[in-house]
Amino acid sequence: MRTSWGRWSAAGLVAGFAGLAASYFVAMVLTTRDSPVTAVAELVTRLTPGPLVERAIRILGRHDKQFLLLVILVLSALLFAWAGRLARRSWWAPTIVFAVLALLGGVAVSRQRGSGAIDILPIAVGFATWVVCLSLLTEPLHRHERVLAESPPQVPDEPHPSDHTRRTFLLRAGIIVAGATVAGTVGRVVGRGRRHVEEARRLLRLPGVTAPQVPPGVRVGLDGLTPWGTAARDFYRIDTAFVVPTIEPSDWQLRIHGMVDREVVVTYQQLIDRQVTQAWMTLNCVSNPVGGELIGNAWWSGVRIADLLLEAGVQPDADAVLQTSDDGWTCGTPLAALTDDRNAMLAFAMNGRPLPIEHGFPVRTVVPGLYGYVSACKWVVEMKVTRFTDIEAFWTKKGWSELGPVKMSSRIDVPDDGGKVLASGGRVGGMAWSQHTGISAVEISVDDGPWQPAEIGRVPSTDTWVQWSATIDVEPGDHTLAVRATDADGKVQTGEEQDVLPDGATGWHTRSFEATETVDE
Ligand SMILES: Nc1nc2c(c(=O)[nH]1)N[C@H]1C(S)=C(S)[C@@H](COP(=O)(O)O)O[C@H]1N2
Ligand SMILES: [Mo]
Repeated sequence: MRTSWGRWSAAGLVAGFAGLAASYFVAMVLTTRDSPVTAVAELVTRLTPGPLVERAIRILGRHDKQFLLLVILVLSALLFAWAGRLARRSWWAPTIVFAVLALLGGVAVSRQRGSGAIDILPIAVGFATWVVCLSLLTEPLHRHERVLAESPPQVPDEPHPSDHTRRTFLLRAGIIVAGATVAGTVGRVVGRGRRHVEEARRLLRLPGVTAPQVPPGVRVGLDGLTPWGTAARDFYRIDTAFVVPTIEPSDWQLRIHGMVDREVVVTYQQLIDRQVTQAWMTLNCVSNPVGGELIGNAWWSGVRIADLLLEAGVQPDADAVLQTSDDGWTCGTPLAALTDDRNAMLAFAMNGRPLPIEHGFPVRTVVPGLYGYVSACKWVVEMKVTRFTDIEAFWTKKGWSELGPVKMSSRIDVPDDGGKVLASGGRVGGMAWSQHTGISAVEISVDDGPWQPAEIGRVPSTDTWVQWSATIDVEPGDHTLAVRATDADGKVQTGEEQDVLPDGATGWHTRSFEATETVDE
């Protein structure tokens, strides 16, 4: 006696739809895309000859897309059931079926316009879910067969050890179905909100916001250097939000209160109607290790916070502003940095476009010279004027420093670690920053030798990073390169190494490289 084929098919079906639900969930939460299944449908439509598509549309009317999705789901169901049956004999046969489906999904997703690495993640999660769920479901079925083979039931109605494995199977199937239903429902709700806000964002027109223009002279002209201006999609992202807040501009407002003479509330429309301030500004994370990449430079457009605080009338003994995000995250910002002459702003655009959702849409704060964790509140909805002694913010509660001025730092981008450079006349280069103080010089040292000046690019203000490059002249062979900067006050970057906690890393960035006599292809 054996388990029925039906059980194996059911195992394949349950695992299959759990995988689809998992990939749908991840796609909805992490991207603004439709599910991978929809991507496959789009691919099919694109690959189908035009006349056939037209005929289908004529026959099916406006339901052609639903029909195609239904066909894909039915075909998937058949494949899933078949994969379940294959699992009876081997683990690898169903795995191959799932792998082929995942590959198909991956191809479909990567053919979509503007797709990136993150769009593959839903497929990977779906595949892992398939494999794990199928093995969870087939394990009791295998056990069931073994128990039956060892001791075939004698009396039909008596309890038998195989009852236990049956219960295990049903229990697991139930849990997986429930989990998949929850994932699918959450994905649907989150996805709808996201796509709605993405649409609102796309349709926004922001008067006074201009496209970024990279100022002349900022580039030192070395291949492999980080671009001076960072594209939004390449801009590092740090936040504690598992699901990013999706806020309709029409629902957004900011409340400025606390130690002020009058509370101020601004809506999105009122904000974008105000005088627009625009500036290049380099933002970086306190968690950026020496040589790290948690830094980017963008063209920000927004409204000066100092003007809003002036309207509110800040009381004399206040020294901090507790900013709160729509997702509950908080940061404490020194009041002085928001009221002095720097371009601390409530930004609504990044690189000439409305803020990307991940970077704080519809409105975030950016403050030159401070690390993000004390200033750059994304999805900001509240500013409470207060005193540092009366508040604790999200990261200061966890041991990070209360004040977070950016520390001067410099980085080598060229060569890569272990890369090759021409021994005589080879060029090296990278980035250096000390926001709101500015960089006056960059130097390099080879093999701990004397510091030699590098060339630095021009910058529009002290609030951005600079590109640097230098030419080397060394013996062929292995070497190390170090870099250090000097700020506009004449202070030289310290070589003393400090970890990122509690207020930012220090130390010189070094790289080992090989000096070669010729450039080999
Ligand atoms: N709402 C919210 N805002 C936030 C954070 C966060 O976790 N939640 N992280 C901050 C930190 S630590 C940094 S470094 C910057 C990063 O901004 P970015 O993701 O746009 O690069 O956002 C800041 N603003
Ligand atoms: Mo950060």
